[in-house]
Amino acid sequence: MTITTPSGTPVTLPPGGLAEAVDDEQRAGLIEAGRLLFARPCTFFYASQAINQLPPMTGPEVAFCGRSNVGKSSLLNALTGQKALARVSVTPGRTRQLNFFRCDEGQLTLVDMPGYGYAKASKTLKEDWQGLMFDFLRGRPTLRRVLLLMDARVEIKPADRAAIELLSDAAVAFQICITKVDDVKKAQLEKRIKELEALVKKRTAAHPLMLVTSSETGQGIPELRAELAAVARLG
Ligand SMILES: Nc1nc2c(ncn2[C@@H]2O[C@H](COP(=O)(O)OP(=O)(O)OP(=O)(O)O)[C@@H](O)[C@H]2O)c(=O)[nH]1
Ligand SMILES: [Mg+2]
Repeated sequence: MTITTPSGTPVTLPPGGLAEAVDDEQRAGLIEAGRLLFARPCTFFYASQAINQLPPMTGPEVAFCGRSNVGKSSLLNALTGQKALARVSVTPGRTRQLNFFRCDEGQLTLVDMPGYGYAKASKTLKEDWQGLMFDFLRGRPTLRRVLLLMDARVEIKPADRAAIELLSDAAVAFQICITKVDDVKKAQLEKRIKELEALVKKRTAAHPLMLVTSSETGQGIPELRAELAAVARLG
């Protein structure tokens, strides 16, 4: 697949995304593909509260997964440039269903998931949404990648380690995406990146490129769009 970069150069895009870009031209091409994908409309089309009520599988899907309050819904809004596409929480535990968003007429479907590890939720509720989330992660053939979000400000929790275990055991391709980097000092961010790298180093299901983002400042959003464009192109 080729694309013309903003500087007018035609480039062939590496199927594996930014981790496979061999030069600045390929990188610019991927970033441009990401920009174009999210310049087109992205709309909510389905909410699912049970694993037997999922929408039909029509194309590649990417799920946003992570602890309650990590910033999943905010990241979805930042990506699409729509402030209120996904509901952002004032209190944790806001997203209680699987919310499906169709981007660029179905080139890509994004799935906003309930968070895990929310201590205050009642046990039954927790089992309901978290069961739904894990069942979806394990058994959805069109799910091409899971973005596993990690809050830059918060230590890695046992629930995060459990999520990595689960994705690895189920052989679901996942990519770590650090969130809220606007709110940490550089040294703390570097420490967090090192810890996460060590945690996924031996996991074959883990994507080699870690994303570093802020929905507040837009840092890392073009790169995330580029990665998602690469997923969409593979179909
Ligand atoms: N500083 C900062 N705050 C953020 C960022 N992204 C999200 N937040 C805040 O974090 C809180 C939770 O954000 P959400 O996007 O609702 O998080 P979520 O992961 O969808 O939460 P649940 O649906 O409850 O699991 C909100 O108060 C956001 O304003 C960011 O990039 N920087
Ligand atoms: Mg949410």
